[in-house]
Amino acid sequence: MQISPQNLVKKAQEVLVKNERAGFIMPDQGYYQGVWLWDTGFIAIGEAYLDPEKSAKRLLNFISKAQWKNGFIPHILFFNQETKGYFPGPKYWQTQVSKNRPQAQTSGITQPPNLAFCALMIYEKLKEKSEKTAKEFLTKIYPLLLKYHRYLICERDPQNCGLVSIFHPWESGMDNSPRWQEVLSRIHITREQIEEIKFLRRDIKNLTKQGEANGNSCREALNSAISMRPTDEDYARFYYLVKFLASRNYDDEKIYSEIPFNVKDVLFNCLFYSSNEALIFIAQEINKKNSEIENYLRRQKEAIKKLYDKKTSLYYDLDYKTNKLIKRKTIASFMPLFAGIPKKVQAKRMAEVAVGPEFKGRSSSFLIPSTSRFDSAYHPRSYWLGPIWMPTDWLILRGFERMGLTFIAYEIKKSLLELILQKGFYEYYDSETKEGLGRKDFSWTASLVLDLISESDFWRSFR
Ligand code: 9WN
Repeated sequence: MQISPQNLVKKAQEVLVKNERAGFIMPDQGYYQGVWLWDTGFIAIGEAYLDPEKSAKRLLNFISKAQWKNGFIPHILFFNQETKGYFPGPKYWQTQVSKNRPQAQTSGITQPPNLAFCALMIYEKLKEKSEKTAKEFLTKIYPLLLKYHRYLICERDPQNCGLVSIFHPWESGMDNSPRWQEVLSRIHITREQIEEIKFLRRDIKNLTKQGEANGNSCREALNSAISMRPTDEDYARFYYLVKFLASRNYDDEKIYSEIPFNVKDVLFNCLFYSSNEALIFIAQEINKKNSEIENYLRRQKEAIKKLYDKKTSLYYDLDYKTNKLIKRKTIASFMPLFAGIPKKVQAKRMAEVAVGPEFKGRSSSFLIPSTSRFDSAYHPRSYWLGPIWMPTDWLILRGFERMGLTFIAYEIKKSLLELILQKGFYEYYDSETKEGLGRKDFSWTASLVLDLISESDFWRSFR
């Protein structure tokens, strides 16, 4: 599929319209039957260029419906009780066991907290039309975001160390990343559990048939199918953790000390850092002062700095159980750039790693695969084990830009746009052949293209 540059905006807009349902924009049409947290943030950025009022309304609507009473925002807001073809749907989360659950059907875990800096982008675009509407938006969204950030600080960092924990690989947004292999290997899975998962995931196989019936080529349909997604063994562990959370009634205090998966994820923490920066900015814009978030931001900065490994010139997650860095090189290792945390000399070293044999490799393009080509789990076509994903490469390029390394930021941007023009808006792309994989006409890919082609200086200037 080739898109002409003149048609790019129109085509991206068509994807967002196609994936609209009940006032929200879903990740795709057909498989992901709900609204995902960090997808919603990235989608809001692109939509802000097209229609900032609509984008603002959708973001507010998502948070208002999905947010739990304790401020927690779940990673999925579902449309229906049943999700045919998608596992796990609402009933598996058993959120009714929590006193905090909202009326809507949701999952019981969160996702990388990008909403505050995405809200700020909408504000910038609203301001171009009406200062009053823009301020009204901030006044409405600020208390909701503040409640969420307070939840993360209090419940996910009870020791106030400056790093919040995630309790599930899905909370990282990079589900089957090799970063989680060792921690997950501590969860022992039986044959019966694998059989149960095979049964629970049986519907996904129907997607292939459904895809063919809808006129997709067999190849495309197969790409959406089970083989490139996390395995049944991965899912057995993912589901074990879902049941673990429900068995503790989603009581964070208990979960924090008992769950086998408690990780200080570098990507999650860097996006939280940037969202805290944005929240402070938002507060100032509406004449509020927030010393609580300002204090936490300082603590965060010091804590994230300690995730740096001098030998490999990259940042890593911290395993809470062992208190050791998880030294698997992935795109998450570059996220401190987005938060503006590395020293200039460190950022330069990180740029060398990004364009070196482990990431860019021999390819003429500057795209960064999700996992280092030298990692034993690297696979160019398997989900977060190697393919190229738009949102994470977007975060890295905005990070290099923030650090003043504009040459590499420009090259990544150019490569991403070339990829989309040649292949279309896929969920992810083969890191060797650049073939589009997963679901096609994917919302966050289309949305972030709208940001890439804009001349906006926002990502360099707001912080
Ligand atoms: C589980 C929706 C989401 C993204 C995640 C991506 C994938 C879900 C899944 O899809 O995760 O949350 O079922 O695979 O890993 O980053 O938000 O696009």
